[in-house]
Amino acid sequence: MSETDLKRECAKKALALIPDHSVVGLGGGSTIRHLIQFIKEKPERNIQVVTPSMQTRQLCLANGLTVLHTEAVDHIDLAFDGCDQVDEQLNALKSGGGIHTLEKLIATMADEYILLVDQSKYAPALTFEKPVVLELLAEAQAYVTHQVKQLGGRPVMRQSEGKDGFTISDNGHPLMDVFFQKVRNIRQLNRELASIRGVIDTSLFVNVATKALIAGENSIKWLNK
Ligand code: ABF
Repeated sequence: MSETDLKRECAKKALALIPDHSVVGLGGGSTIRHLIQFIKEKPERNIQVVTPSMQTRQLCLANGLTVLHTEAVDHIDLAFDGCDQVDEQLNALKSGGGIHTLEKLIATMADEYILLVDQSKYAPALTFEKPVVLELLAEAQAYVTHQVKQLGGRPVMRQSEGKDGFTISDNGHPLMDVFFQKVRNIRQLNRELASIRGVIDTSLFVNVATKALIAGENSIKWLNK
């Protein structure tokens, strides 16, 4: 099966887990886009959405789904999201849209936060080929840069293609991609990064995901805590 087919299979399995008349959290990425299409095909199930992603919000609205305002939601039964890599401890690295701060809020509100991935995203331990993304206060840029280097990271402020100036997150803060050669202790690294004054949140999801659905060539398997 192609990567797209695997993601569709994951999304189909996720749909089956969503109770009728429920509020579901949806993150970002292509697998979530498949899930939105499947939810659209079942309007009678009255599934409402809350999402950290402007792109997901727009796609849901364009497909006639009801999207609730996050600020009015204090609990979610089930939330789904994509990621760039997940390991056997359910640590996940998410580096795409820089919306990890709100993704973690949605995940915290949810009883279950389930990552939907194809087999290429699973590794026994995170390999950090992609950067850890930090959302930070603009005023803290130089300070955070210095502190990140002390931790062995290579910080690169995210620039917008073709535009001058830095990429700004949906929350209006700059984003910093931090590349690491080798990480011995993921929990400790995340704690150290998150505790740097001026860092709003990191795109390392440690102790956040409760399950992962991994679509392989011939089967879909669960990864549980
Ligand atoms: C998003 O999901 C980002 O964290 C990540 O880049 C993206 C990857 O998901 P997919 O493989 O489904 O496109 O939440």
